[in-house]
Amino acid sequence: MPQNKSGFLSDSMQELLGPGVGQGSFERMQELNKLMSYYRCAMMEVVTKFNVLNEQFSLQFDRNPITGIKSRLKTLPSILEKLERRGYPVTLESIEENLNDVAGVRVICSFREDVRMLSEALMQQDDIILLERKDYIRNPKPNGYRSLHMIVSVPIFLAHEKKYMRVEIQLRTLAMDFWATLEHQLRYKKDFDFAADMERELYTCAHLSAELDERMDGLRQLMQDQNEAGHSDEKSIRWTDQSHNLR
Ligand code: 0O2
Repeated sequence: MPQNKSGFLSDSMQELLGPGVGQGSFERMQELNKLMSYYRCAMMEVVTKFNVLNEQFSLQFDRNPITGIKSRLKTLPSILEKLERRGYPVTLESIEENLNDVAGVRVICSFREDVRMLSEALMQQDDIILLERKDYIRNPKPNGYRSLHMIVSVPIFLAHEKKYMRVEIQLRTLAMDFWATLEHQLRYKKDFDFAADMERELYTCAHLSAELDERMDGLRQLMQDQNEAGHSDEKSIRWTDQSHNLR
């Protein structure tokens, strides 16, 4: 629970739970725990959906399109900080109404083609509602950041009700993740200012990672083509053999 250094609840936490430690704030605390557990369930639903897709695609293509899935729930201090920064009311209703990224799932793919394939396959599922899509792969951010972001609404099935919860999904390749992870580490280093030449260097690295993705995609395509040609050779060999037997 966010507390200031003297051990008291922070102002925003008091706003959310009400002052003091009375019955009212205890009930709101329980409501908050319930809300966070709904987000956790929604996150698990999305992770399961991607695991199922990975299983299916790995049978189909004989390789795993997903190399890793990470999920996280936003911490309470960071939820409160975002509500305040954006000028939203600090209430439980406001969290659900105004924040899209309380539950986040990041899917790391082998190739760019896998990002496209997985996002399309997910969107074909009839229980998922797409609320927002930002394609930073087609249109990278000015600093070079690339990823496909989607905000979806996913149903969770509780004992007596079905409830839709929002989840932020980020799909990216290994190369995009490598860049984003290191950029995040460097950017959030305390007491350090990013000089313009360092921004440029990071942008160059982003460009290199995009080129790496492109070349790896080329290799993947080449192998797929050869594989398919191999299969059609096999078919024609079988056909020749059979026709030979017929004669
Ligand atoms: P964390 O801890 O990763 O969640 P919003 O989502 O409403 O806050 P915005 O700007 O519309 O605001 O979101 P956007 O552009 O979809 O990006 C949100 C998340 O994408 C960030 O979450 C990062 O995870 C990631 N991201 C976006 N831009 C960058 C970037 O330049 N570098 C890196 N490394 N990651 C980026 P949070 O909330 O920052 O943090």
